[in-house]
Amino acid sequence: MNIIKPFDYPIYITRPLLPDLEEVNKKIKESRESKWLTKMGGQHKALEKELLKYLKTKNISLFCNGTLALELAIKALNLTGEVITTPFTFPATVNSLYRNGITPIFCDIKLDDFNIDEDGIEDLISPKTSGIMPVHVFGNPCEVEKLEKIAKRNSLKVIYDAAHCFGVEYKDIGIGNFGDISMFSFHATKIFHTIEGGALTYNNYELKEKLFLLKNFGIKNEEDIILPGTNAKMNELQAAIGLLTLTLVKKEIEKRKNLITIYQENLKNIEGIKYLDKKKDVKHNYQYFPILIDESNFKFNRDHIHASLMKFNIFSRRYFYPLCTEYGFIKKNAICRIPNAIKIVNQVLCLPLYGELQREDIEKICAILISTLKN
Ligand code: T4K
Repeated sequence: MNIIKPFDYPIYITRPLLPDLEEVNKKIKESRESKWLTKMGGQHKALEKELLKYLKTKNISLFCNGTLALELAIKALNLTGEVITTPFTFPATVNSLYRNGITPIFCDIKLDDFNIDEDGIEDLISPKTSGIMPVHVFGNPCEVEKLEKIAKRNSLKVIYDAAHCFGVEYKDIGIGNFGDISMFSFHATKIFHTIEGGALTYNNYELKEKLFLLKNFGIKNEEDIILPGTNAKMNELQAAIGLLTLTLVKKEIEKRKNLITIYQENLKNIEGIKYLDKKKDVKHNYQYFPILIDESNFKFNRDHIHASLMKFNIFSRRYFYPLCTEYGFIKKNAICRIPNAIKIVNQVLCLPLYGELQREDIEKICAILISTLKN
C-alpha cells in the first residue's frame, strides 16, 4: 500500500487574497498624504462606488465588520421581540439578535442546501415576531421569492445574512437586492475582503442616513446627537485594501470553480460522501466546499476524519458546529424541532478551498480523505 505523506506546510480552510505590496504602499501613501484616515474619506467613497457596480445593488453602507453591520441593520429596521432564523450558522447571526434584546426562534433547515426551510417559518410566527433572518449558507441563495411572499403576507421584515455571498446572483440579480437589507462580510477569510469589514445593501434609500447615524455615534451635526449609535465605521486603509482586492476577485472565483471540479471528480464515486449540487439560475462565488460524510458507510465518523486530516497538515472546518441551539445562553423555549439541522451539523466538513491550491493538492487531500475514511 502506498503511504501518503503529510503536507510539508499547513493547508488551511482558506487563505486571504493578498494585493501586490507596491500597490498597497501606493494606497497607504495616498491616504497618508490626504491626512484623512477614517470617516468616509476618498478610499471609502471609491469603494462604495465600485461595490455598487460589482454587487449590482442600489444602495450600500460600509462597516468595520460584518457582525456590527448586522447588529445595526436590526436597529435600523426597529426589529423587536422575536425573529425567526436558522440554527445552522456562524455565532454572529444569532448574537446580533441577542445583542438587540431579540429572541431568535429557530426554524429547521433543508437537506439539499442547508438553508432555512421556508415551509416551516409560518408555524413559528407569534404576535411578537417582527422579522425573519435567513442565511444564504455557504453562498447558496435561499428561496428568496418564497421568503418575500411569506414576509409580505405576515408584515415581517427580512434581513439576509449574506456574509458568504459576495458576487452571488440569482436570475442575474445581485443577491443583495432581496429582502429589506442584506449583510456581506468582508473578513479576511472571505472571497473579497477589507481585512475586517462588512456592508449592508438595501433598496430603500431612506435607510442610508439612519445607518450612517448608527455607525457614527448618532451624531447628526455639532449640536444634535439624535440616537444612541456606536462606532462601526470602515477606515480608509480597510477601504484601500478592498479596492485592490476587488481587482483580484474574478480570477480567484475562476480558480476556485476549477478546484471544486477537481474535488467533485475525485469524490464522485465514494458512497457516503455527498456535496451540494449547483443551483439553478444562480451565479455562484465558490466561497466554500462543504461535503457531508455519512458515517454509516464508513468505519469512522466526521469528527474522526476532521482530527485525522490535521495529522496530514490539513485544516478542514466543521462549519457550523455546534448549532446555535447548543450555545449556553440560548433560551430553551426558542428551540423548535430541528432534525435536519442536527443531521447536517454532524456530517458536514468544509474542505480547503482557495486559489493558490493546485490540482495536485486537491487530489492529495481527496486521497488522504478517502484512505482515512476506509482504513
Ligand atoms: N454571518 C455568517 C454566516 C458568517 O459566516 C460570518 C463570519 C458573519 C456573519 C460575521 O462576519 P464578520 O463579522 O466576520 O465580518 C471565520 C471568520 O472569522 C468569519 O468571518 C466567518 N464568518 C467564519 C465562517 O469563519 P473562524 O474563527 O472559523 O476563522 P479563523 O479566523 O480561524 O480563520 C480560518 C482560517 O483561515 C485559519 O485557520 C487560517 C486562515 N486565515 C485566517 C485569517 C484570519 C488566514 O490565512 N489569514 C487570516 O488572516 O471564523
